[in-house]
Amino acid sequence: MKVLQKKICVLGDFAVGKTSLVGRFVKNEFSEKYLTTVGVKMDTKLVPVNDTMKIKLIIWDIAGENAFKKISQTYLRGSAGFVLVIDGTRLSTVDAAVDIKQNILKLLGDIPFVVLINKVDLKEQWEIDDAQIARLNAEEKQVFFTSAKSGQQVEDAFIILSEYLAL
Ligand code: G3D
Ligand code: MG
Repeated sequence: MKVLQKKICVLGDFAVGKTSLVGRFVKNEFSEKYLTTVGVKMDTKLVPVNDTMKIKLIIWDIAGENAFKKISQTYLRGSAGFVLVIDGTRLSTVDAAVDIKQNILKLLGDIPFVVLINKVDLKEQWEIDDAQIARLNAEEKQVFFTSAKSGQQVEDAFIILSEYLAL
């Protein structure tokens, strides 16, 4: 069995659910009382991608109230891919995600990523409408509707990203 080690970063505006999503994926639980991450948190998880290969994800959860501008290049260095998180209940987090994506493209080039529209359990409070979702679907490689609270599509998103990383 071959194990490939890959660093990924979880990125997105403040309070979109980055830390909660990583917690859910790594431990498969949701806490209503996640503390805001200070600095960088690292988690690892082994993801089987096929009969002969596993990806060991090194997941960097980068804190920061100001979306991307304060994220040091040092944190991003060596990232093989990233998870881009939008909060469905806050429209402004879409623009933040687009900014981050463009910055990553400049800094790291065209690396694999997945887009997560999080808080799908609060769908009745979503500010993102069907037209915007359709646009994101057309522009992005893969869009997932996730909930760190219920766990919906969280694993799927990380597994698909791992499959991209295995290519
Ligand atoms: P961040 O790491 O992107 O800054 P956090 O975001 O993971 O700290 O989450 C920010 C807030 O959103 C937290 O609430 C957290 O519980 C909540 N949250 C994260 N994901 C979900 C989700 O899928 N559904 C719901 N309903 N809430 C979510 P608090 O109240 O602790 O600030
Ligand atoms: Mg956090």
